[in-house]
Amino acid sequence: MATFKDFRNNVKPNWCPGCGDFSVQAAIQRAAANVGLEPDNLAVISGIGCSGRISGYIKSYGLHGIHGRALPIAQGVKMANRDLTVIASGGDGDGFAIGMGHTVHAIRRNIDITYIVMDNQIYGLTKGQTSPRSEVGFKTKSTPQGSVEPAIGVMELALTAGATFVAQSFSTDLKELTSIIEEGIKHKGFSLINVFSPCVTYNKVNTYDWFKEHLTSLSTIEGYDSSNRMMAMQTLMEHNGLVKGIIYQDKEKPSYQDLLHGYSKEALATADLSISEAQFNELIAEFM
Ligand SMILES: Cc1ncc(C[n+]2csc(CCOP(=O)(O)OP(=O)(O)O)c2C)c(N)n1
Ligand code: SF4
Repeated sequence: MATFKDFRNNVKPNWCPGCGDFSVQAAIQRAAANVGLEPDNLAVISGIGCSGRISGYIKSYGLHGIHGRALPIAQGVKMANRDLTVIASGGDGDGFAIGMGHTVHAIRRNIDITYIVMDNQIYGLTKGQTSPRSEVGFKTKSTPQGSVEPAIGVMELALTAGATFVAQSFSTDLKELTSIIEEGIKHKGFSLINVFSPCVTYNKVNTYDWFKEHLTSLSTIEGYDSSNRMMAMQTLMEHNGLVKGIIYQDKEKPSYQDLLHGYSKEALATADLSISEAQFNELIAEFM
């Protein structure tokens, strides 16, 4: 059985010392081992950003795609090989700016992949511009007088888009983050895990200390019930989205794969997938 060390390769991350993404990488490797995966059962598909480099630092199948497109690629991989566990990953810019359309549709589709966002509330790779997760007043070289746009409430948005697994964590809480990723992998459907992962180089506001001071753990809220969507929404609104833990999970809703005709192993075993040359040419002609 594989241990987390089996998910290590010999590529040295070139993240800045102290970057939150190191812990996210470690948590993915631990979670993959803890749920019993082997490196060749896993595909990690990432977008572009400092965080997007993560697929190159994990020993598994992987693809470092293009900016904002981790999810379309990951969904294609999952559809093509149902036996792979597929993790998509990237930054808040990748998933909640340029890639937001894909994020919302992957959520509502409930396709069985785990999406881990490293949310540092800034664009790190391009040297520190405001992201859709930056708060009003946030000063960067792209908003020198302070951002006037409110930050997008991604957890709330996911709930309204029909998400079946919504969680948030903090990169320093390795144990909690690992266990949330395990639950996300085991969840049959789309799991969105937003991880506050500080950028120590460009974000001097949302630091490790800032998150420690502002995050509320759901485990400290008496009677919190992660199967109650209304409670999840209300709690997020009461805490300005700054909570950590599994916020909401619906274990009943079928995944995209469950609903798709012909996708099950049984259906595929008897399906005739052959195509004649004439049929192929006819198909191609439609796109010419
Ligand atoms: C289509 C396209 N647009 C813009 C860029 C430039 N670009 C690369 S990464 C990035 C944002 C990085 O921020 P984020 O996704 O939050 O990741 P981080 O670097 O903070 O981990 C941008 C705008 C690009 N590579 N491709
Ligand atoms: S610039 Fe920020 S996000 Fe990028 S590696 Fe450095 S600390 Fe991490």
